Amino acid sequence: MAIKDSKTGEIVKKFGLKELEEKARLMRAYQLIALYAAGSGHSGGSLSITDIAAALYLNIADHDPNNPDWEKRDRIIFSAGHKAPALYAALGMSGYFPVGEIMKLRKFKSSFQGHPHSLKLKGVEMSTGSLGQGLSNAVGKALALKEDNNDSKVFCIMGDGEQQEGQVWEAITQAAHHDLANLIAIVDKNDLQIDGRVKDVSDINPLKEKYRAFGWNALQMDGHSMDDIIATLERAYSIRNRKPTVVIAHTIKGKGVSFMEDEAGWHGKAPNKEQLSQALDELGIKDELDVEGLLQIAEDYQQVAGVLINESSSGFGENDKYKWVKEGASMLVETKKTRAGFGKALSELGDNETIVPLGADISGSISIADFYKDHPERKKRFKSLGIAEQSIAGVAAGLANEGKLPVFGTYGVFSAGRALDQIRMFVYDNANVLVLGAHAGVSVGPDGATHQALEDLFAMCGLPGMNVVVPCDYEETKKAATYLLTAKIGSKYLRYARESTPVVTKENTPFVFGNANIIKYIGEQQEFKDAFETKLASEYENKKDEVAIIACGPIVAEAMRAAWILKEEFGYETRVVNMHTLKPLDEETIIKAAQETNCIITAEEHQIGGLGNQIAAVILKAGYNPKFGMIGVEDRFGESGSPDELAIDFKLRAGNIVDKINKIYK
Ligand SMILES: Cc1ncc(C[n+]2csc(CCOP(=O)(O)OP(=O)(O)O)c2C)c(N)n1
Repeated sequence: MAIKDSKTGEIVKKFGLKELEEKARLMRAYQLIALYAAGSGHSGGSLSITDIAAALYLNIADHDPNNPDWEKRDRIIFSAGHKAPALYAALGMSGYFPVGEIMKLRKFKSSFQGHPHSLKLKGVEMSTGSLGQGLSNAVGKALALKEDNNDSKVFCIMGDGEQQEGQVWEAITQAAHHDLANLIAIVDKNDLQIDGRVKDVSDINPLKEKYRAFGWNALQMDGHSMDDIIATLERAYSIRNRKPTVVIAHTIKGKGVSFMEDEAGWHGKAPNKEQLSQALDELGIKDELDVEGLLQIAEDYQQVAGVLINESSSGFGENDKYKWVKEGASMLVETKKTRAGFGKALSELGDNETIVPLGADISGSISIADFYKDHPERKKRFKSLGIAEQSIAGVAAGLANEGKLPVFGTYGVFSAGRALDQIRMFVYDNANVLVLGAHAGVSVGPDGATHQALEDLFAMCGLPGMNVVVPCDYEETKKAATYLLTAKIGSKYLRYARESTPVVTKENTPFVFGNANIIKYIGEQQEFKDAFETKLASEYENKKDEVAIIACGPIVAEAMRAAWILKEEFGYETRVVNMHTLKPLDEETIIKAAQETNCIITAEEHQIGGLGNQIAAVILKAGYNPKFGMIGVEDRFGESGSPDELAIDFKLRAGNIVDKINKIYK
């Protein structure tokens, strides 16, 4: 058992205990340097699994870095995909690639995505990042190996918060039912998750007893004692009964760096320069790593990425007077976190006793925790339910049925995506539930594709009777949330972004659910938002507009910038239709745009069609045939990268809208 040559079956290298401890120490250092270079990422959980990752890849598992698809390899699935830095460091140490390569962590189009992608990096057994799915994947692999009389093992690494996912328990049942003795699950039990201690968020204990009751062998180990890790994993490897085996590893989140240890705040945070330097000191890293040289790898890669991005950028709006500026000579724009607009509304309205926000272990980040931040007395009304999106959607339905107004929110991929069927069931009952599609779009950035909701509008708009709102900025998110929490009874979906986005509306800008706004460029001003006039679409009078850009969400700001460029550079009169409500759709405004202009472009930070198909259908059904184009994600999954890099690469910028109009119009 160890790194082998798949051609001869001979052991190439099997590290001893002292060597493993040394490798784990270096792996921690590499990860922290890569996290620093990335500027974001999951330090805590990566450090807690590092000793186990070192033991698995460098001692316990059979595999051949020169032949990653070797059929006799032991399979290792990192179900806890956010611990990717530890996986990458282990693969590097094993020889899949020079370990310094992991400095490209989370960078644009890198093989080292924020969450592991099997098609981008050899050695990654399966893509992960959506928690709770890896054990099912492992059951599938174990079934296949058994079927083929292949006696390789399947390892699956999970977090303890991850045990809250119902799917994990479905897989546990299936594994026992099928006597999958070739399956070894490892739970990184560091007792923390994002929202705090696992026992406080949604207790999963007693874990060992639960696994045993489900028909598994259950072992425990100290996940930071290399002695214990090797002895326990060897035992798990060699147990000869018909049961699958779980190893519960007692670990410390952030292990190895004093200020990160056992701190929930270090879950999704990268060290800064000083913190990195202190961490490396504590790890006793002196001359054995060329830190500057490693950082240079990150910088060189970033240079290449910069060239790639420049190549894919449009001619307009990136390096000219039309670019976004916060200070200087051109029109200035203020940016604010869109999600904070939701938090503000929830905080202001939280005294309404019927409102029951539901925590899905991402509460601070999506601003739902603002409900009780300044109102500790509300904390008991906030129900923490853990990483269990499907059940939470069902719980919301029950609460609504009893007259409450539950607010269920997480990343849009995990609310609208993972819990789609559960949501569908309560929409069928017209339950009064507010669903949040937070962190939507590619602008989530370095987390990568698994965390970027780009299909949610198809699902949510496809549900009969659902109400769907996609506000464009902080102010509009606040207004939309206020409306949905106070005036709209029924099932409703509010989609908003994570990043700071340009504030392009004002406190007194109208927001009427189901009635679009029309935004018109009137001439350059000091402040970007003052250069536009906004009216309710029903009150707008045509200003000889030639072009209409119909947009929703933060890309409305890009549409406005495009209208500015179109007027100043080409003399086109453009109306921007802010279609904040996607369901029910303001058909009248769309038809009016088709009647009064010659060219219609839709713009959305979503797979093309979530908005665009609906607009096209309205126009065609009404019998109009304007020049028509769509801006959006062109049938691709997302990527890691900075929000700006991704917006440029996915062609979601003002310049792309301008280019499209120039291509199809005149
Ligand atoms: C389905 C799903 N829901 C939510 C998330 C966001 N998320 C990433 S890590 C994490 C906490 C994981 O906690 P735990 O399993 O205990 O891992 P650890 O604390 O060891 O990092 C959450 C909620 C996700 N990646 N997938």
